[in-house]
Amino acid sequence: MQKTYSHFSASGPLADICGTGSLISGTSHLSFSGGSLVAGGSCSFVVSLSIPVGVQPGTAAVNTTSELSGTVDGLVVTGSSATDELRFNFLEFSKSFDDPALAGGTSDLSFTIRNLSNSESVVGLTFSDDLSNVLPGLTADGVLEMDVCGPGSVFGGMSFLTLFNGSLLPNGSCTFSVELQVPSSAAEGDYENVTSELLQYGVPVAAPATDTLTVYVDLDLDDDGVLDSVDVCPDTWIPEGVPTVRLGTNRFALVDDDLIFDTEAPAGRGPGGVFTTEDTAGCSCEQIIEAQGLGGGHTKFGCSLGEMREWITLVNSKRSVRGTPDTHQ
Ligand SMILES: [Ca+2]
Ligand SMILES: [Ca+2]
Ligand SMILES: [Ca+2]
Repeated sequence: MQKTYSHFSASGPLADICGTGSLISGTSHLSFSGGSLVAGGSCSFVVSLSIPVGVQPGTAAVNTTSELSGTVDGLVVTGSSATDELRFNFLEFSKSFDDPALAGGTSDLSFTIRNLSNSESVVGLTFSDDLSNVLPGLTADGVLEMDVCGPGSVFGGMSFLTLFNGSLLPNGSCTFSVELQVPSSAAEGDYENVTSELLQYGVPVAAPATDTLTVYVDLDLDDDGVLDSVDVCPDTWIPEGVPTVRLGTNRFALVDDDLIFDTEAPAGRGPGGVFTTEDTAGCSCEQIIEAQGLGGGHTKFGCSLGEMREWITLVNSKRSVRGTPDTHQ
């Protein structure tokens, strides 16, 4: 038996691999000789090959041996040649979390599989992803989606996601995603998620895909009803230190211990307003005075209607510039 390789090299000769006196030798041209088998016997052996640098991903190297020859009871016998295909990085497998994610919120997890071969289709792809290993309670909705990666493919699960029967055309790729519920009990931190290998009919064809899910926990540390991620003013005190004299008409301050600004309504049908800590992005009158550099009258009698409205317009414009407050500071 003889194996011929054009670009690969094997390590040194191996002796007695198929009966005493048998030998496989050579580097780029492998020769096997001296093998013997008892009746009904078989042998198998492994030769490690070095793969040259620079093999293009998606390359398929077909390797065919010579015919096998030998003798049985002095008669010459032959066996047909052996052949197999060696594939290099045919498939690229990756995953990505949409994060940071809020504990108690959701995160989209997407997977991408690419076929790097110009000429060959790939069928029979499977993988699994155990979400409970990432973070207990991290789950999808369990709905199975069809045809996400080739016709007849199936993807889904709850805490254990699986893809079955994936297929790709030459140079094809598929991306599919699932919305995950992040448990509200999750602690802040980074959670690594490693899938199984990508398998083709049970044989690994790509390394596991990995990504890290970053979870943050949104608290209301100053207990003013506004979560830290959107609270413009930390360390808000309720009740606050203003007014220092008395609450004026159409003046606003957090005088009692709820989250609604207190005021003296104007007599008759004058303009008025109702404001909460949510409206002021978690800032008290005292903090608005400091941030805006307002005069002493506001400290003595509470924040005026005009200043309250101006502040709310200001923080709302910052909110819209920042977009949805979904990023952790
Ligand atoms: Ca707060
Ligand atoms: Ca109040
Ligand atoms: Ca605050």
